[in-house]
Amino acid sequence: MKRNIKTQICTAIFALSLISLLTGCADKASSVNKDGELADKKFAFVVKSAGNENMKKMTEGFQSVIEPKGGEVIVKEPSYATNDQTELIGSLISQDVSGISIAVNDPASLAPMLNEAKSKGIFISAFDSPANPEDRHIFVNQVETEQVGKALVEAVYDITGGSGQWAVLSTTSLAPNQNAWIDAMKSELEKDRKYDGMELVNVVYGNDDAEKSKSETSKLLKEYPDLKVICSPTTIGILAAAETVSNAGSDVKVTGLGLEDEMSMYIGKENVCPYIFFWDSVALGKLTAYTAIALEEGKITGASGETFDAGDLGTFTIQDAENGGTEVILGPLVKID
Ligand code: RAM
Repeated sequence: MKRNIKTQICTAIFALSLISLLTGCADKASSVNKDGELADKKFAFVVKSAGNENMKKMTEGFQSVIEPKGGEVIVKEPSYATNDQTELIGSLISQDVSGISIAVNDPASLAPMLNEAKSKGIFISAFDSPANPEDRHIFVNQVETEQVGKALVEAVYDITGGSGQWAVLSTTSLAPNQNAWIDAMKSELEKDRKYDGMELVNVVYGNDDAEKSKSETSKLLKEYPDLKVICSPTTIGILAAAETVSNAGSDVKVTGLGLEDEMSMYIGKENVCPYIFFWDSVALGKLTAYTAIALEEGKITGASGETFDAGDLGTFTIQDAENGGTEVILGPLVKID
């Protein structure tokens, strides 16, 4: 009998592990405070991938707003930024959530499932990395896209001394936020003749995976002996690039978007990264939560011109997004040197 129970428990544990392995995702539900204004409401927070410190900070911010109000937060973390998030959305629909906030990996593949969620009355607020305009109610953008492109190109110009070879180390080739920033960088280069001496030799993809990002960096160092700068608009990429360049004893400099706490040992005038940029990730998670609540409570629909209160972050106005649809922008972009 004892043996039987043991076997059953083992089988159950095995089955659960298998499910999480197959869906490539860990599912964490928060404890619920039944007294608040959001009691009995569930809000999903779907990140790009597990193990990403930036995503962890955003999750923390999101939970810090929803949970004290009695709402339940369901966090979904795909194992990799290359994972399709469609199945996760499917399971959230069946869990009867009020809202899904998502940092999108692949907008095209997600479109049908996001629309199904919308048709069931679930509010979709993309954050950090947008869904296509027609598949979301709103995008919670960290910083105006054009501003990120401009700051990064200006940094590469400054660090290269105004001319020479540089490369981009991005995450996946489908990532909507990185692709928008790369497009913004390219259009920035067209705007001013002073950038004519800068040669963008390659855009490579480390998939927000530390090991792949390191090997892509090593390949760049080998392939382009005259390379001056690697610009990485991803926290995982920039850290991997800085580590690789530093271990190789190379003169190549690294800049881009990175977390201050992860990057501090590489930042400095004479160091691998003269300076980098970022925003407040915890605040981005909080703003995403206030946006999801405002949608759920009917205070906004996601239309341009609407305003809402985001607690200690202040009042925000929804505006038209550069690439269609609407967005609310956190800002500012901070230079870390
Ligand atoms: C990584 C992710 C995220 C992006 C930052 C800059 O953490 O790719 O989407 O916003 O980098």
